[in-house]
Amino acid sequence: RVRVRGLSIFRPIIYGNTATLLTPEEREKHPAEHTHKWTVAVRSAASAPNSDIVGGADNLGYFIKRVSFKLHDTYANPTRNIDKPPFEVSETGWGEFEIQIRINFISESGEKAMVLYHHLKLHPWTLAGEPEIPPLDIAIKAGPVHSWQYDEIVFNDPYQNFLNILTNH
Ligand code: SLL
Repeated sequence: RVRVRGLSIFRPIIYGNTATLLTPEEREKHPAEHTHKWTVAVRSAASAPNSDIVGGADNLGYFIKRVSFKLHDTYANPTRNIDKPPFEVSETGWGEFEIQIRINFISESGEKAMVLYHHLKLHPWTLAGEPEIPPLDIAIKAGPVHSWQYDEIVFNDPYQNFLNILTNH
């Protein structure tokens, strides 16, 4: 296994969540205190090769082996391991909390896991700037909440065969 010294290569990602209010019909099918449905995800921020599509949800599996999302302990089986794209978890609930996102790379990489943290956001931002739970009519008007961050996964001195996997994809 030979490292390519002095070389850095990165892959752009976005991670975060989208949340919407449960409709009255949906609320009947979930615990009474659940108000929102949400999806937390890690997605590629790169265009798919030979395509106009940006952010292919299926575009990370060639170098990511597993993404583990660690949810709040109020959830059953809070650690959710996702072993193929799309790397995402969808749930319903009532509260915001910190999600630990652990990204494991394919064994050829020789890399240790990368850990990210995302604050699950359910409620729209307000002018007051303070976290507060808006009244239902305001929340409905505000529509879905999106909270996403851009990041770059950087590999320094990559192994030659891993570099080939990254660049030949
Ligand atoms: C809070 N620190 O107190 C936060 C915790 C936890 C939210 C929020 C679980 C739903 C379920 C859920 O929504 N937990 O019971 O499955 O606001």
